Amino acid sequence: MSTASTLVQLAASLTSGAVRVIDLTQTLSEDTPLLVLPEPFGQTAAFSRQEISRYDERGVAWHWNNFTVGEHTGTHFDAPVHWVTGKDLPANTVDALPVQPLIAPAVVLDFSAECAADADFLLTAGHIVEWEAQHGAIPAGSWVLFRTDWSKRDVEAYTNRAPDGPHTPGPDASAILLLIDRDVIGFGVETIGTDAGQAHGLTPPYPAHTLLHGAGKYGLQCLENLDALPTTGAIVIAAPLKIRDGSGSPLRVLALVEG
Ligand code: 23J
Ligand code: MN
Repeated sequence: MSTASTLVQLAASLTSGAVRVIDLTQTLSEDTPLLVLPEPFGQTAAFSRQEISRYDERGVAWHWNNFTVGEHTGTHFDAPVHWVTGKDLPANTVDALPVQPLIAPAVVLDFSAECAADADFLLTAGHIVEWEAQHGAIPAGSWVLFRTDWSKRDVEAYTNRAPDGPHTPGPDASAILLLIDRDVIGFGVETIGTDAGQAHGLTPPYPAHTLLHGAGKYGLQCLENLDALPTTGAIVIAAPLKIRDGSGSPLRVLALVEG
């Protein structure tokens, strides 16, 4: 048995490829699909960029851009202050939250088959209890990643908008209350919201946002490649930008997997 320290072992495993890094992030661009709220609500900004110079008279040897983006555009992190239920919690903004849990284990709840059959599929506490009977209890401090394979759809099917709003899967209140009881760090999804597209009609409305953020938990939205993760055993690195008083931020989400 090796006597090398944990970090020396990890470094060797990363170098050798025994531990692989998987990118769970959508490419952020002018084409990134956006959440669209009904009138009269304000909207998150699309990603846009303005060129400062490109090896030209504005900067002969350098290329750089400014960019504009919403805190909740593309693959992004939701902090508790994002929702009114979390507004008075301590350390509830992206600059203030503790950094230790931003590197955390993840479990993957694969409901891709159910979601293929029903775009409005609702994950319930019963589904999670069944999952735990097969895979073990969800450990405290874990990210719970909801695999729907939504990230594999084209833009139309991804947003899945209809006159009555978007039709995308998500959790009901019972599922979120169970995850809070398990003391997870947060809930991550492939879809545009941690809540289902029709979650305005649930009790309470937007149960993931309302209950998770009220309990000081985090959200990750617009993830990809959840199908490349093991059911248990991955480690997720998800550190939002340190925006003063920020409610969330686009970020690169990486997972470490073995083998
Ligand atoms: C604001 C209002 C409703 C929702 C959201 C934001 C999000 O999904 C978000 O990006 O946090 S559902
Ligand atoms: Mn968000």
